[in-house]
Amino acid sequence: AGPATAGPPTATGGPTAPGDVRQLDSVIPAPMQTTADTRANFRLGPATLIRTQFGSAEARRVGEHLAGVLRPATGYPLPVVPAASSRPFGITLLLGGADARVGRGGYQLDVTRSGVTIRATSGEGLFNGAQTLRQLLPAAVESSERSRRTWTVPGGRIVDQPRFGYRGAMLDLARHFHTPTEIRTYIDLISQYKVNHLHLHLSDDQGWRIQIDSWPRLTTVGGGPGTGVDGVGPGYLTKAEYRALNAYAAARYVTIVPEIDMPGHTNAAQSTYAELNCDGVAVPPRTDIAVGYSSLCVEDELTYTFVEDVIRELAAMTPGPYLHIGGDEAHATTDEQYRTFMDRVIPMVARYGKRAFGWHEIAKVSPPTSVVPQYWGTGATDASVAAAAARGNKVLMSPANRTYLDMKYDRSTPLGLSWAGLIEVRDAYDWDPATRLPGVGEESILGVEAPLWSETLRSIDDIEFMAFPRLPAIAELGWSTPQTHDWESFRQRLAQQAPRWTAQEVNFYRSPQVPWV
Ligand code: TNX
Repeated sequence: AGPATAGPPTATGGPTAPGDVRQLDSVIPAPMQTTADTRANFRLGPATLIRTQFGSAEARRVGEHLAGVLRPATGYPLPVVPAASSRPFGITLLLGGADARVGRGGYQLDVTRSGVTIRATSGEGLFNGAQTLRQLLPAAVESSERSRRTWTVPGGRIVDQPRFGYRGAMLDLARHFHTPTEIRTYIDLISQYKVNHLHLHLSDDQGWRIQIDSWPRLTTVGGGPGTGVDGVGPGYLTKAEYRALNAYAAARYVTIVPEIDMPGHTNAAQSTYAELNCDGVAVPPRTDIAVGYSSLCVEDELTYTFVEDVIRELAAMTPGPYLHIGGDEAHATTDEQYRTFMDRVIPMVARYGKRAFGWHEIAKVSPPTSVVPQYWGTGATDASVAAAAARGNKVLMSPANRTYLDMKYDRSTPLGLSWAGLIEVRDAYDWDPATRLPGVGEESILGVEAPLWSETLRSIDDIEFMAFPRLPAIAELGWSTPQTHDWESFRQRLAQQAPRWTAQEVNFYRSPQVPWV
């Protein structure tokens, strides 16, 4: 798809038409409060400055990031300079002075004829405001090619605040490896929608994808040639690559959540190291997509040496506060073995300074309240997750029949699986995380995450096709207040994203449920 720098005017005013002005409330995720003032539009020009909070390196970094987004298409120099006064001219990013409702991740954005001012209490809030500003400019601003046209921001005020602190996406590097370049592209795409966590599924039966120095063959063999589904998804992240990805993500206010799945989903490790098997014999490598057959040897001390080595090295290279230990589909392990294993491993995560996440089966061991069960079920109720919430655990919501981006949209979708059902855009959007599970209400929810499993996905084009447009739906559930929740409004706003994705060369699914422009 080529970049869209101009296009025919349409009935709605034509988001790519020359001179078009976007609507202040046509943003995803929906802002908490918008007050339009159509006499107060601001026009970017060749002399526009990006002025950032005097003395704040963080505000300056957000300003540089915004300039990097706006320069290619506008062709304007957009120098980033310290804001010596709060006189509104150009684009100004300020720490402080925002409406009290913005909290930590939120922002206030004011557009008058002389400029745009974003105010927040943190760099994260400024970054989120900058993402809104991007969407308020014509779609062509997302193109890497310059277009000569007017760049107008609609006048008025937005006061915005996130509903949940954790908005997540997950990529499965194990079934097919995805390269650092692909992961960076995904970080760019998700962060536009204020998704602030990227969970990386780094190990599974078909492959091991993160360098661990104390067990070096995990990557060279477990992630080496012939690994991945059908043997065509080899590869792994070196420690240096992983660290660089964390830094890239952090610059976009995205926290990486690394996952090592255990005690099940461990065939790659157990086919690489014979001593990780109870009988001391290495299992054969597997490249099929069956689940639930593998398990680390729960009764063997060496298992805990291995797990501690992995957790120690992974924690040391991870700046974020979380470490995910999997725990799903441990069907080759008895309930008692599962408990024995988790009772040993959960405290290890804390010992290396991290907060443990686990798939929701972990709730069955009544883990400490710091542990976050990630709900991936499809049922109407879950007694052990509700009991964990009652004890004080926060829950991450990823119900598979709503949030799994690897489910097909409809029967004709060429990629994906369908075990949790078909998920059209409306299915992904039209539910409420706080009423999904009895006993797991608003105050028990850490946030919402959209996992993307890679059994059928190889390229970034495949990833984009499954994520767009459902990822923005999940992003809105995580960010926007339930008062703004409205399918009709959402599908109209989603339609307006299409020319942006075209300009960014994103491969997206043209759902028949959306009135694409
Ligand atoms: C279930 S969801 C799994 C994964 C598969 C996925 C495919 C979960 C915690 N486990 O092992 O990749 O389904 O949709």
